[in-house]
Order: sequence, then C-alpha cells, then structure tokens
Amino acid sequence: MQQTLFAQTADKEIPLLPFNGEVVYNEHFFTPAESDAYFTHLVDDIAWKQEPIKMFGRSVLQPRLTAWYGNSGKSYSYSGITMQPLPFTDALLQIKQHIEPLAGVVFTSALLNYYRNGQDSMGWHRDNEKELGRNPVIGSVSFGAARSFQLRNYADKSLVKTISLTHGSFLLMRGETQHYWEHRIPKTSQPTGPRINITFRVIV
Ligand SMILES: O=C(O)CCC(=O)C(=O)O
Ligand SMILES: [Mn+2]
Repeated sequence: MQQTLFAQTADKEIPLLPFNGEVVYNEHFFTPAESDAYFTHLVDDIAWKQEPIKMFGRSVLQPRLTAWYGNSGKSYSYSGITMQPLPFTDALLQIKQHIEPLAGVVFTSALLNYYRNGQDSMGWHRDNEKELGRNPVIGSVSFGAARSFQLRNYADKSLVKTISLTHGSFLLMRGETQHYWEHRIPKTSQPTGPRINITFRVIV
C-alpha cells in the first residue's frame, strides 16, 4: 500500500485521500469574475446534448447534459456510447492552459457535464477507460452552483470522502486513484442552481 505523498503541495492545495491515489483540491483557482464569464460562455456556446446510455440492458437518458471536446481523431467510449470530439473552443483552450502547469500533463480531451438542477447527477464510476492509460490524470474544473463530490473506496465502500466543488475550483485526480476509488455527484433535494463541470483528460 502506497502512502499519499505531496512533494510539491502548494499552500492552497488540499489533499483528500488517505492512501492509494492522489486527489488534490484547489478551491479558488479561478477568480470570481473569470468564473462568471466562463460559466456564461459555456452555457451558451457549448453543444449540449442529453445522450442515451445503456443501463441494465435498457436505453435511458443521462440525468444531465454532456458534450465532448478535444483534439481530432481521439474518439472515446463511455457507458456504451462512442463520442467524436468537437474542436476545443477558445475558452476551453484557455482553461486547459491554465490548469496544465499544475497537472503536469498536456490534456487532449474534455468531457463537459451540465447539471441543470439538484436532480441532475452522475452515478458511482471510475474514470478508468482503457483510452486513459494506466494511471489517468483527470483535471476537473467547476463553475456555477456548488455540488457535493464524493469519493468512495472501491474495496471498502464504507470509506467515503465528501467535498463541495465550488464556483471556480480545480480538482486534480492522479496516480492510482482510478484503481482504488470511485466517485459521483449525488442528487440533492436542496434547491440548487445549474453547474458546469469539465473533466480534462489525456487520451493515450
Ligand atoms: O461533475 C463532476 O464533478 C464529476 C464529473 C465526472 O466524474 C466525469 O465527468 O467523469
Ligand atoms: Mn468521473
């Protein structure tokens, strides 16, 4: 078992996992003004769709809107659907360049999720598709309403970490995280405004 190490933890980075992976959270990564501008741009200019996925052999609509952007030629299979990316918008390129120095990788793709209200959600899963390589580096940027993000140990499902992902925050998952921890955005019955999340990924 490998202990989590943070060789270059900056003051503002909060490590979240006790072992078997690395997740760091940076709450005020973008300024409120930048975050407001990105949120408005993303709501208006992203080609949002509500895609069907297969659940227990049935086709159901995902409980959120999604979009897939990235370098050309990097298609991606996800929950039984294969997505072809649209070319990065200028705003997505700016956000990508802003997070890459901290992530230490060059991201090739971005999955965008638009949670319209508290009833939109994402179930337990790991970002462990084979296209992401052995130890995926996932850079996750959030704008809009704060939502709970949960990490649960895959072997011991009683071990759950919950964090609120706020407007303009940046969460980085790396190392062995996707082997040992799953994550989700649960539904909430609290009145909740819209939220956009972008997970930048490296397709190898
Ligand atoms: O909305 C989030 O914060 C999580 C999104 C996510 O897990 C994903 O896109 O794979
Ligand atoms: Mn995920």
